[in-house]
Amino acid sequence: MVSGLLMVTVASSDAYLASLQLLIDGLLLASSPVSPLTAPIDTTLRLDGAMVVTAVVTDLAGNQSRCAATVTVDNVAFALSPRTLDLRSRGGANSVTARLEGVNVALLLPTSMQGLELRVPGGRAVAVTADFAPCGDDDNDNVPELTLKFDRQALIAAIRAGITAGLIDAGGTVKVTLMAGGQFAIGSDLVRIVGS
Ligand SMILES: [Ca+2]
Ligand SMILES: [Ca+2]
Repeated sequence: MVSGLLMVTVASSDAYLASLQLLIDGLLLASSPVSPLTAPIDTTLRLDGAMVVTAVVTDLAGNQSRCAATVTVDNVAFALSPRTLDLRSRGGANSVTARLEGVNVALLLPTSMQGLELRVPGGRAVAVTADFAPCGDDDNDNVPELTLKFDRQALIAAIRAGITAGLIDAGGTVKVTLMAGGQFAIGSDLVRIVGS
């Protein structure tokens, strides 16, 4: 897991080096005709989740070799409430709360535009119920928070589908993941299931 500002160094011992390139998620971040290449990556400029860092070495004959690594960016903490979910609960819209906290949590505003949804194994995605904003700082630690609400019955239905599919243990816990835009895993939390 990585957060904040990263310094990445790419080096090659190729005597016929033409260029070194550093790509983030396939996009060129920096290049250099000499080795080593060191470049900063500010992970707070992007949402949490998998980030692919690729080094490309090109020699004077035009031969390329590349090496890629996937790291998980984590600048935003995620916690779900309630932590114990009774499948017989009648709670409806806005009765599941996600608390997000991180220096760059404002990247998720406006929340209605980010494709925010909860996912559980084997269940349908549960979309955020409305536009929640702006950020606050309830615990006064200078790191802003954002609160999202989800429909409890939709989450229960997703968990029941996962149980039926054999992917969720009805007597155990389920990993609930908050995704943004279908590709950024903002965070996961474990919820205990009762009442199935
Ligand atoms: Ca805070
Ligand atoms: Ca996170």
